[in-house]
Amino acid sequence: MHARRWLFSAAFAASVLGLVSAAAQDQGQVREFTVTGDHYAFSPASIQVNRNDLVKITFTARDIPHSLTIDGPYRISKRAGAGQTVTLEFRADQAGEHPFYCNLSQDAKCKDMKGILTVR
Ligand SMILES: [Cu+2]
Repeated sequence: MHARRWLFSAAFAASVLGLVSAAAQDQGQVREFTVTGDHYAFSPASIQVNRNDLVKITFTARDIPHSLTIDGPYRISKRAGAGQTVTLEFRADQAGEHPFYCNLSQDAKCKDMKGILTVR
């Protein structure tokens, strides 16, 4: 009787541990990036993460105001004034290559600002 109860507990503990580690893998990792917008370019212009990572981007516009904008499926956009820093935070739950750009129209050359977020 005791042996059977012990076996049951051991099996239960093992299945809970299995669930916990599966959940931890599924949640991904926290990935932090520092991106600058300067002279109509992003640096770095490519960011690579794994699906389900929690992405934190600290974005600074050096010379003039810029935005860091990612369209669907993420639909996230933050504008930084000249010399200012903003942060973007999102779960990278959609795989693929997602372009990011500056959506400000004040300066025509801002449309040359392009980057790629790759989610594997
Ligand atoms: Cu810009």
